[in-house]
Amino acid sequence: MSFCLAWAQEKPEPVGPVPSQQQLEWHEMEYYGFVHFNMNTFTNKEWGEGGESPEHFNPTELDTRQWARVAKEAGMKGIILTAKHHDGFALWPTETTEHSVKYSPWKNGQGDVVKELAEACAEYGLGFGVYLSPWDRNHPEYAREKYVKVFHRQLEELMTNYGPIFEVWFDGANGGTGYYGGANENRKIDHRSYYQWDKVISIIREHQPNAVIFGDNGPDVRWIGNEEGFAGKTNWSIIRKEEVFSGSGRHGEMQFGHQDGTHWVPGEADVSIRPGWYYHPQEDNMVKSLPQMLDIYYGSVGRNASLLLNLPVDRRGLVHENDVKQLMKLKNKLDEDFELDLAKNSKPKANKVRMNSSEFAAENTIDSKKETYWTPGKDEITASLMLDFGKETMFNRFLVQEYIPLGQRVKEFTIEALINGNWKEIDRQTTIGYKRILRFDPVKASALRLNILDAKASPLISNIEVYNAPTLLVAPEIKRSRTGEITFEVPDENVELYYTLNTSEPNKTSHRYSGVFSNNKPVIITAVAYDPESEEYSEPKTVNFDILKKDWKVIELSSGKNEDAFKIIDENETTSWSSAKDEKKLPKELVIDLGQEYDLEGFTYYPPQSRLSIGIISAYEFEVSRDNKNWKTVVSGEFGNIQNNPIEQIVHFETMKGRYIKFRATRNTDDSETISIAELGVLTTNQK
Ligand code: FUL
Repeated sequence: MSFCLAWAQEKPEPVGPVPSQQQLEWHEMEYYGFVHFNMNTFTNKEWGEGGESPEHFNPTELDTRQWARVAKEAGMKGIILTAKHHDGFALWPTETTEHSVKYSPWKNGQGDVVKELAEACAEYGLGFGVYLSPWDRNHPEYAREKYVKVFHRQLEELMTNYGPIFEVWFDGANGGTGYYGGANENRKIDHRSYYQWDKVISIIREHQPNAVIFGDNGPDVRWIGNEEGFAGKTNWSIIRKEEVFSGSGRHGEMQFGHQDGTHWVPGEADVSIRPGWYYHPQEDNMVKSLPQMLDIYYGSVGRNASLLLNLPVDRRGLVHENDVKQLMKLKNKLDEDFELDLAKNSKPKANKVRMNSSEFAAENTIDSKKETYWTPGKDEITASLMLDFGKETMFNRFLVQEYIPLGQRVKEFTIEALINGNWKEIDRQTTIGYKRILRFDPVKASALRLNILDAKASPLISNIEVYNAPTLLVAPEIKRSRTGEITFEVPDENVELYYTLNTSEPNKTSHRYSGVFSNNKPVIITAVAYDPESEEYSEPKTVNFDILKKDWKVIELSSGKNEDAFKIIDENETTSWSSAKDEKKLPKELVIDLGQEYDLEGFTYYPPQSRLSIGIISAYEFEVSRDNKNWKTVVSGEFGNIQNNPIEQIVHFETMKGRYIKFRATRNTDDSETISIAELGVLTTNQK
């Protein structure tokens, strides 16, 4: 008895906040899909305003089993569906509003997308989750007491009618302009109190006790603070929850978490496989490249976050072929990267083991059991573990996991390789958490050593894996200057670069890039990198350049002249212009002279890329003129979700001849009266 007691006391104690059972299960999902499919799919928007007619919702070949099959084959563990987005259209026949599939032509109002997907996920063994937007730009009672009841009721419907739910997703975008039953006004709410979050949480806990709840700061899973799909290199699963709520303006901290966090609220990195969250036909050729997706994977799953990868289902109701292709490339590449675990054939040896017990031995890190771990003595916060390969071994990936049921502990660690009898540091990092994967240039070594340099308490390391992933060839970055010089850039110097001046895939017989070349006409360039040694090609990369900006001039700025105005048209998205800091209120506008007349059919706006930027434009009017006197408004509208996803905005309009363009900002995303522009461009029909 006394022996048992002594032994029991020697077990490590939890340190700081620890995960709940449903959080632990969620951690293991690692990679799952988002589906943005709703009214916006049919209206070609990112954010609908709420006044859209249900008549628009009419997929021609909707097949949720295709979504589930694709997700499964891609290696995802679940799917979260936008059951209701900010425009308020419900994908299930809710009893709470007439703004739903029930009033659409699809299946004569008899359909239920939520049900179809829940069933498909069950069939394919995938988790099913729902996104329910608290903000509802359709509902007449939004921002008043009555809507909150509607919102709760909608949640109840989703929690009780569709089987088990693994995650409920609440977006942080809240309040603002909208249709609101025809009122067309701006309605503000207090995000912390308006929705009665306690009630929301209790509805979910009551009906779906195994679900995790996602929100900007949790309660169970937190936003990673960007929509680009990466976590910080330092990433604590704990945060000071009460400080970083939605609207606190502190999302910059979310990618890192807080070392002294008060709650276990791990990060989820969300990102779309295309620039936008919803399907836009003009983005069919903008699906992320394999190297981009791989960076996202290693930047999320590899940094102690889960990856929520969005598939914008198209108007047919299918995951588009181009998206499927990229997803499968990622799957194959990951299978290749993690094919052979070299740690399995090594001899692990630690410099310290708690009580010298086999229960805490170094071997536990390679036994494939998540419930066992290696730990040094009780109060030891530094320790080393060596994997002896017994022979020279090449590797370039290191995967490590902490035993998180007892808290996240490691604050700093290095890995070293034994090369010709000398230890050489190959990486130095901070946190580990549920999972950390390091990528580095291949090293040939007979042993590898993990050194824990600092921790909150004795580290508990449950798993280590080592791989030698095949190198991935990366297509060149293609840039064109204002004056038409075209340059290609690649990370790997030992490759040859080939290109075509159309969208056909280049090969060794195409033009070979040998340095800067000029082209002053609209042009489409497709390029590949080729490795003569392996005889392999990278994925092709296509860039579509319109007319040159050489002769463009910003000739009018409504908010005062500004020496920086050339940055608007310098073909460089990393430089930006902001309007003068004057008292003048929006709208603010500018006029550009294109130097000669063109057939114009659209324009592009690149918002400034810094997260600290102010003056990101969210609503606009665009005018065209042949003589700078007679103007015609060709298009006006909103840039939905531009704050969180500040991608290039591409707007088409009916072809119109013009030499002068006027861009007027009627609203921005903050309270400043500033407008900021990284780049403005036009789309012409002029021959390529
Ligand atoms: C954002 C929303 O506003 C977007 O439209 C999208 O749903 C994304 C996942 O979250 O904040």
